Amino acid sequence: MMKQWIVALAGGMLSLAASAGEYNLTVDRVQIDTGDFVKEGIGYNGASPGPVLRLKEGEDVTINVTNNLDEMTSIHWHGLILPYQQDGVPGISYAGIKPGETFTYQFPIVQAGTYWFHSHSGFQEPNGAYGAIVIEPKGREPFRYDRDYVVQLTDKHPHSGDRIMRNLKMSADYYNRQQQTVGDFFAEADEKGFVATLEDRLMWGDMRMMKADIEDVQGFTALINGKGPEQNWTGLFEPGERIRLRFINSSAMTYFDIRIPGLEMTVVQADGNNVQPVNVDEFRIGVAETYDVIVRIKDEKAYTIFAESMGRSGFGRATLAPKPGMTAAVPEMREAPLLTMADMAGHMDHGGMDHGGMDHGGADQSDMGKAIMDHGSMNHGDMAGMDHSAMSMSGGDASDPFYAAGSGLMPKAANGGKFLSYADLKAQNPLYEHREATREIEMRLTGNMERYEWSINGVKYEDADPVVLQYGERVRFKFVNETMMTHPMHLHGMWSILDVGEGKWNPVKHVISVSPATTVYMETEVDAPGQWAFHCHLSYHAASGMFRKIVVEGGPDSEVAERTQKGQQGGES
Ligand SMILES: [Cu+2]
Repeated sequence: MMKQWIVALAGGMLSLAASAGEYNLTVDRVQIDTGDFVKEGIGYNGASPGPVLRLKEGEDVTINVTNNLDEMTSIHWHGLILPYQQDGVPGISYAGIKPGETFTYQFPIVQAGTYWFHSHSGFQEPNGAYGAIVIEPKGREPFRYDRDYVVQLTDKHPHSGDRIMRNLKMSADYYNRQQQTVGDFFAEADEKGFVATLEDRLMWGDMRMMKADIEDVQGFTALINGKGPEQNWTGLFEPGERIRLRFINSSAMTYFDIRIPGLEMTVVQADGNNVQPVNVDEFRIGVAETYDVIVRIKDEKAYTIFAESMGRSGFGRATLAPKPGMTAAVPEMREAPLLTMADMAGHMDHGGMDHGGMDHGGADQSDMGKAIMDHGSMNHGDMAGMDHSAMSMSGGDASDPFYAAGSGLMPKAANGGKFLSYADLKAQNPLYEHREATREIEMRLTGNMERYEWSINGVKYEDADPVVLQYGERVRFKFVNETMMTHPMHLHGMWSILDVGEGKWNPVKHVISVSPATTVYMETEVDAPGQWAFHCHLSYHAASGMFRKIVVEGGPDSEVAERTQKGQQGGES
């Protein structure tokens, strides 16, 4: 009797025990061949991108990382929920990994989906130090597919990260090749009239910005799974199959607009979390975001995966084909968008308008419509004499509330069909109960484009105090983009619940992209003790100051302290 009981107990314990996986990664100098140029870079296990780490939800992983470089390194597991000491940010999580040293990461896998990993040291990530993570869920997935592929994008530049940073500091428009020319001026003058064009140019000149200033760093070759457009990475399929494509944008600086001409894509996951399926013709992927889409291919022919950079300075190309070597037509890139006065509005507000007079606090913060109105209804009186035609509310076109009304960046599907908006994303299974935030923290995304300094609330990382959060609170972050660049904001260690006005169905992400002159809200359940990084994921923005350390006080070990603190909370940060 006793013996049987013990056997049963042991059996039960076995099934309860998490499986454990051990993985080894080496950090190596590698050659990166883009088809346009060959460049020395950094990779994992001898290649860039590194291997796809296929993990299982519920397992405890041990990952041994050996640094074969002659400089410090680190690996950050982007989007993974883990103890802060395992998060891989030198100076915040740990000291980093010295040359020749092996660091052993150990943490439980408590989630499923598509993620990635990359170095958090210097410019090793733009230099090639990144790879993909695919986590198989414990339970069944709410959608069907026959096979899956990682589709990992990057913007490989012939210059090293250090050199790019130096050049940007020397001249912020060093890599901007789409500056408007004198010829453009006369063409525009023909269209709009000389005075209007001149006023427009003087205005922009005065602001020391360029209409074409969408991509700081042009001149890259876009790679998909390490292959340039000519090298054409190809994923094979059998006609009739459903294929899951796990898009990961591992670029240093570049947003991509992605489409597969001839195929509708069903978006099923964003940043690793399942969303209610949305059928789209095209979607924009911010730096460091992931989107999983499912395509069903009936015909025995090839399809092009076409990824145009948002500023149209380059494109990635890959192929889905029933047989190796088959290809499909590669579209022409569309014309480069130009920023409009609407994209400048946040900057104008900051530079020329009375900030105190503006209702940024918003009495009703829970209302997304209000957030959108914040920029839509701004006082444009200060721009008297400006050409407002560029700001016309895009009449019949579907307009995306996550862009300023009239923004030059407003996405449009190439085939006139559906372009994914953040507003379409709804959680499949909410991770958290919905509740009121305990307080709001405003983060104005700021910068001096001329000096190439990027900051939060006008303060660079090196001059900033950490942002202190209390374990157990739910913080509402208000991002106000006062610059003309789009910033993909990434909080480590805790989820970012993007406010799309859907309450508990708001999607849960790890990167929140904030377009020029817009205000976007996200909420965080502060459920991870320790210290974490919070930054713009554009490599050269993060490195020049758009970065914060977050300290979470309290936690499971100090529940009493937390309860007493809770009573005293509320109000502004
Ligand atoms: Cu940024």
